[in-house]
Amino acid sequence: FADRVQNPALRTKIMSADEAAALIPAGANVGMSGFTGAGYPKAVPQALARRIESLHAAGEEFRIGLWTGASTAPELDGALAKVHGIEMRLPYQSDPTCRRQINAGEMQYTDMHLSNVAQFVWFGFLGKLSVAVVEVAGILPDGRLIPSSSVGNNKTWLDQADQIILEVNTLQNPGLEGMHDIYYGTRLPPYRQPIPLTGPGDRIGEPYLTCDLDKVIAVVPTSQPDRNSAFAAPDENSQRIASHIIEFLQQEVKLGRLPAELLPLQSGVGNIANAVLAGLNDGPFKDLTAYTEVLQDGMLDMLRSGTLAMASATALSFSPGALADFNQNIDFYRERIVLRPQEISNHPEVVRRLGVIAMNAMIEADLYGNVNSTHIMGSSIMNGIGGSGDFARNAYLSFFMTPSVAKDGAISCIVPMASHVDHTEHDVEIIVTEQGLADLRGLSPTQRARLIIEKCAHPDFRPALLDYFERSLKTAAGKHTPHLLDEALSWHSRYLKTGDMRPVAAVPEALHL
Ligand code: 0RQ
Repeated sequence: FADRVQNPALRTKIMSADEAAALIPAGANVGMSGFTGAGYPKAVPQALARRIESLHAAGEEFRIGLWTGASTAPELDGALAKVHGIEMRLPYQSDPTCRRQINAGEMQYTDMHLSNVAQFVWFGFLGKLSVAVVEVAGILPDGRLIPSSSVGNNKTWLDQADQIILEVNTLQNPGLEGMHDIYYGTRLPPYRQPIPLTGPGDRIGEPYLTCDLDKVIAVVPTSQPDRNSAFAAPDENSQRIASHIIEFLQQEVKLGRLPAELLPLQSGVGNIANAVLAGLNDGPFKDLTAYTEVLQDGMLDMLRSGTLAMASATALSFSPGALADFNQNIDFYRERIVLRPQEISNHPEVVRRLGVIAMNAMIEADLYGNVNSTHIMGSSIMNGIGGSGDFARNAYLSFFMTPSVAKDGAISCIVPMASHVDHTEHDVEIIVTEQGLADLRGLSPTQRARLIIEKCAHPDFRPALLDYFERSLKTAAGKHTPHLLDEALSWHSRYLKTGDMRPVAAVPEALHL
């Protein structure tokens, strides 16, 4: 451990996770590291959860505001939620206990565009950040910090918090040193300058995080792995979605609307995104680049095969197998991966300048191309918008993808009206399901509706969607975006009542409730 903490002043602050957790005051806003299950503190949050549990048992109130980069893991979100220790959570989570408490009204959750978080803290919009708890891979003699497997909002947490707790994780590969690019040139309006990044591989900052060493109140050793969830092998639907996208991209190259090596790719998280990357890896493209937020297994395979020349991200999120490969070949990957703060990896200005091709999963889309990425049946949060909005609105091409049905066919992912909207029709260019791809560019709402029904809807729901659309067109007051307002969300309310969006007569008798 001593060789990971080379600064003499910080060595004097080494203590146990329990001692460090005792320094966090009740009611504090705490900025923790962590993005998509990578680079989050492991020991301190679990120690804090133990402390909260015993305080609650003694009848004392203790909750914190918990801010992170994005999702973390059971040792952080899970542990703190289980002891009811989180008053307010932002900006993104995917933890089952958090989700349950948020949907039960027991935890406040502010779902934010990931690129906005750092600047909102600097603007003072979110209140005071009291404590930063940040995982690092090591500390240099002069106190500079070697970032861990994600960068997220760590720069802002370290700059803005009154007090800092550093978790030094000896399990993180020391070879991460040099992979990061921390940009210290951000300013507040009206003094902002252009972000000087014109290629996805540009390095515009420094490989290290810095902080005021006097603010560091604890240095805690850890040796626990990141979440490292495995991916499912691509299923048939994901493969079909991938092949529609690849065919479309090839066509765009032929038409001269994309260069042969495409434009930088952004890919969301999850199994479909990973399948699309696997499809691209087997496809005809070479020398691709990525400007994305999460680098998952699919991109590692593409880097190894040479399909992908380089990738920029803010976090590494690997299965155990991919992590082993990454650790063994870290010198190869360091030449090809740049990890940046999420305000830069997701920066609207940079996404627009580079012409990123954004590919994100969704929960549902409506006939007119409005997309719901976050809510089940209008009111229950799934995860959050994450970076999908940062990319979708500013991308060169913005894809949203989903299987055409969910829950064994009981739910159509193409609906008359989206029960919640994260991405409006104005930010959604291409919708893809296993059924097909609808290219919505330049189309009016009614043109879009016909195409989405024809190309993307499942055959079980296509006639009902067409029927809704035709009747809307006949009877709605306005013919621009026609809706039957009394019926628009009836598919969702039917599902909530019967467990199936299809009218009862259409459901096999065995499934009648
Ligand atoms: O539920 O697991 O209970 O069966 O939703 O669906 O098909 O497994 O897809 O894991 O890729 O998640 C949009 C949620 C998709 C995710 C979303 C049910 C379905 C299943 C998951 P079960 P799948 P995925 C970069 C970009 C927002 C953030 C983002 C997400 C579960 O991709 O959170 O894009 N995106 N970030 O059964 C009811 C429907 C449904 C439905 C699916 N229409 N109605 N349930 N499900 N469609 C990353 C970051 O920003 C960090």
